[in-house]
Amino acid sequence: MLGLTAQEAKDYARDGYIIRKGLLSQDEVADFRDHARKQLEAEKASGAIMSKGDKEGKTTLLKMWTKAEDDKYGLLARDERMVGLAEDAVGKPIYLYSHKMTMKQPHEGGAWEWHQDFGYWYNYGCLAPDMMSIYIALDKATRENGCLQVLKATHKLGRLNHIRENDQTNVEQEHLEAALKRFEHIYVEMEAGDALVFDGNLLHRSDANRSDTYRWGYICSYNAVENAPFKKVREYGNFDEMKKVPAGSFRKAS
Ligand SMILES: O=C(O)CCC(=O)C(=O)O
Repeated sequence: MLGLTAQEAKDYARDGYIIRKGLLSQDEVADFRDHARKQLEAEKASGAIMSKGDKEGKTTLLKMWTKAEDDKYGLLARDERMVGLAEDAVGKPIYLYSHKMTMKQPHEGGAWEWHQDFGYWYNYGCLAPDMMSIYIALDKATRENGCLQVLKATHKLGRLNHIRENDQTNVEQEHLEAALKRFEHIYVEMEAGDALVFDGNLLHRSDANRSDTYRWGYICSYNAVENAPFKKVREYGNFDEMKKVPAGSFRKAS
């Protein structure tokens, strides 16, 4: 199944997100996760992985790529299933804006505070919120290990003001407190291989990992071609033509 179903499209418009169960099969997720774990744990050991602090002083790990190469990461970001969902969610021709791994290690992975992704993409020269992300759970994501949380339908608020706190860009407190009273707070627990498809203006966060399991997620973000940044602030996100590949192509890459 490529793209959003009619029901998913309605839910996405109303809630700002949908969960697609089993976007990747168990074999696919194991292939991708095992490769990533081995490679990125080695990079971590050599100090090449970015770490972000939270309010409690815990750190969460982040790896970003600037281009979608013909490696497993770049091929999954351009997999026709991902592109189909993103095209339907944005409703316009799209390109890959960024792809990254967020890694919460057992016991030590820190929290992400409430934010909208468009809250910082705006500062990187994107004018319109024609942007969204797909988060693929590589490990079972639970409340205990810091699964994503969303405030349902907050994409309808438009872009809220954000401030820089520690290493993160977080939504301002006053509007956050009001939103927390009015919108439903959902813990998005997922099995490995499930995907959360969510709007760039949806408020989301995650807790620290208090368990002995990994909580890694691969996040691909897409932007409308017509909304490419008007200035170059970051190495990633600048327009690059989308070269979609058949489902599962990443499995052939080493
Ligand atoms: O991995 C997470 O828990 C959240 C990541 C996130 O919100 C982000 O990268 O903007």
